[in-house]
Amino acid sequence: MLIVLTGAGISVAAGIPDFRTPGTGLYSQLEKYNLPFPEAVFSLEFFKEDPKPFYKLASEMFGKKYLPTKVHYFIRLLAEKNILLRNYTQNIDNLEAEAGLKENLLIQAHGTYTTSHCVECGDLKNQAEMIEHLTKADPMMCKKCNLPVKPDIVFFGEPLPKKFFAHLDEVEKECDLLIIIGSSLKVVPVCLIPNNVKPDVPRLIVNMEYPEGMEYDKKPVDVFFQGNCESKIVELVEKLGWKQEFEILMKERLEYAKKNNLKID
Ligand code: CNA
Repeated sequence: MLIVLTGAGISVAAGIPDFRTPGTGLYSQLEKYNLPFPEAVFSLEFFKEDPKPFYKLASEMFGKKYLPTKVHYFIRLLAEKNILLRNYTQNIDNLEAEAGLKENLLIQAHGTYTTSHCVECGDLKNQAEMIEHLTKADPMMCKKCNLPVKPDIVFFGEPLPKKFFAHLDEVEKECDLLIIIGSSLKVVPVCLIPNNVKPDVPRLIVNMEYPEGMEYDKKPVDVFFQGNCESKIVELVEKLGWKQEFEILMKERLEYAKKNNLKID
C-alpha cells in the first residue's frame, strides 16, 4: 500500500503560498505584521496576547474558497484505485477533503481551520461566525472568557491530533511506497515519517528542490522528480497509463470550479 506525505507546495497552484519559498513564501512576507519573530504568528502565548497578526495572515490564507489542485485529485485517484493507505498532510487548508478524499484516508497532522475552539475554555465555536471573522481579519473573541478563539490548527508547542499518532505504526508495517510531495520536511514530527519506512521501501519525492529535511537521509531506492508538482504529477499519471481515469476527476474539478465561481488553469 501507498502512503502520500504532503506539504504546502501542493496548494501553491491553488493560490495559497507556502511558508519557506524565498520571496513568495509567507515567512518572507511577515514584516508587515510587526512580529517579534516570524514563528510568533503561530505561537499560542503570542496569540493570546495579540491575535491580530494571526487573523490577518489567516484572512489571506482562508478568507476565500480555493480550487483543489491536480495533486489533490491525484491523491483521490490513488484512493479510488484502493492503493492509498493514507495521506498524511501538513496542510491546514482542507483541500484534500474538498477534492473528495474520505476522512478515514486523510490525516491532517497540523489540524484544519474548519473547526474552532476558545483557547481558554475549549468551547467549540460556530464556524460560520469564524469564517466571517477570518474574512475580515477581525479576531473572534470568546464571549465567556474574552480570550481569542482559534481555528483548530496546531500551533508551535501544541500536541498533534490523536489521529496522527493512532495510525503511525502503519508507516513501518504497511507502506510499500512513500510519495512525498511539496514539503521542505522541516517540521517535526511529520518530517520523521520518511525515516520510518522499511529500508527497501522506495520514496518518490516530488518537489521544487530536494527537501532540506531529507538531505542527510538519502537512499539508493529514492527517486526525485524535481519541478512543479502539478506538471510532474500529470507526467506521472501519463507514464502510469492512468490518463483516462484522471480526466474523469479533472472534469469533476472543473465542475467544482464552476460551482464555486473559481478560475481554472
Ligand atoms: P514549506 O516549508 O513552506 O515547504 C514547501 C515546499 O514545497 C518547499 O520545499 C518548496 O520548494 C516546495 N514547493 C513549493 N511550491 C511547489 C510546487 N508548485 N511544486 C513543487 N514543490 C513546491 O511547507 P511545509 O508544508 O513543508 O511545512 C509545513 C508547514 C507549512 C505546516 O505546518 C503547514 O501547516 C504550513 N502551511 C500550510 C499551508 C496550507 O495549508 N496550504 C500553506 C502554508 C504553510
